[in-house]
Amino acid sequence: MFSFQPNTRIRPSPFFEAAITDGLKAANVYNRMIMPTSYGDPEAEYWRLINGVSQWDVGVERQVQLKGADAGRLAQILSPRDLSKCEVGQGKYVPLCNHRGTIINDPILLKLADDLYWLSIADSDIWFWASAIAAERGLDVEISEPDVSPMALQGPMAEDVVAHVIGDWVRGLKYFWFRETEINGIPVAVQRSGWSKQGGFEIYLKDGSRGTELWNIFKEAGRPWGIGPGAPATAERTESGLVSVGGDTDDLTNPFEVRLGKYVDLDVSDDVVGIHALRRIKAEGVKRHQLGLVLEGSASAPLGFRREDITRSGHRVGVMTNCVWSPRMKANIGYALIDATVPVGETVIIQRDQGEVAAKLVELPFL
Ligand code: THG
Repeated sequence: MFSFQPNTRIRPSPFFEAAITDGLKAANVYNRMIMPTSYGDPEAEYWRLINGVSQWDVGVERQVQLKGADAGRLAQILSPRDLSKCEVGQGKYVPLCNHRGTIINDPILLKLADDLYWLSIADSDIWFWASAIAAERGLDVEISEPDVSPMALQGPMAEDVVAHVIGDWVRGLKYFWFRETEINGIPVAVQRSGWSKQGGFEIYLKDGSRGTELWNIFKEAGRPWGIGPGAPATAERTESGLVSVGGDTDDLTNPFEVRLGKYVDLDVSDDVVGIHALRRIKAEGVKRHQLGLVLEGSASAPLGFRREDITRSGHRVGVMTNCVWSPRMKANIGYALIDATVPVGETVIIQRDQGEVAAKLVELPFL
């Protein structure tokens, strides 16, 4: 039996004890923290997300705080998406690229004030990156990881639960917009967001000593709607076409290859990190694209530890970056990162550990 010993370098989130109490059975590591992944019944957790409301400990989505006169300037230097029209109270999905135009993270940017921003990050060390770039550019900005931990309520019933706890005004929040408030004196920010396409909110807890208390408020309030614990669901996010940076991308992937080109504005100023490379990549033509794969076979066959090669006429044309059983499509589905010359509609071969499997290339999202 494999066992995993948490230590001071692999941190629990403020909701970890509540997650254990609620029957947490499996976890992963993300941003050097424990990320809950399953409460033992993935199928039930999936249908609760599709039909009801699911409660997620996503405290691993760390905030990198930019504070000071140059906070907005640094945010724009870090992101090739034009932020000039971003208002206080607004969030935006912003790919971050390195100087080669390779995507290194895909945070949600929250503008809390003209001189205060959070980057709600995916799994890589943006604190180091932002600090180094701010210092090299001589900017007047302080970078920190504040005591802020998101909890997500996702699914078609999430809005009713959040409105019941916080007030009907949350129903008026637009996508990625947020507001700071208190719940029983617990300081939070409430945002319409979350890593699913089933709708919902994220509650950013601003006092890590009150995680269990906040978790239990939503757990109790959600009972009439059948709330239960869950985690970001690989099947749902794949059906919905959401990108997992670091999972679906490698260290050469640019935003255009993985359908994130719409979040890149090539006419941002020349001091934006990676913008010269992104302009060149766009001008030269993008070499790979991300498509959906529907695999043959009617038994669940998830991806193992590595990306699997995709071949066509005996030649390697790309990789399958993820693969999961879709309960709604009743098939194994995944993403291909594949030569741009290979079009939708083609059938390709996946070189799986269990043998070759045929798969059809389709547009994303699946659903
Ligand atoms: N919530 C918060 N922080 C996060 C995530 C989150 N940080 C890490 C990770 N998730 C960042 N990645 C994503 C990826 C996609 C979306 C959100 C965060 C998303 N995309 C929509 C889509 O692609 O359809 C909408 C994007 C748009 O059009 O603006 O929601 O989940 N706090």
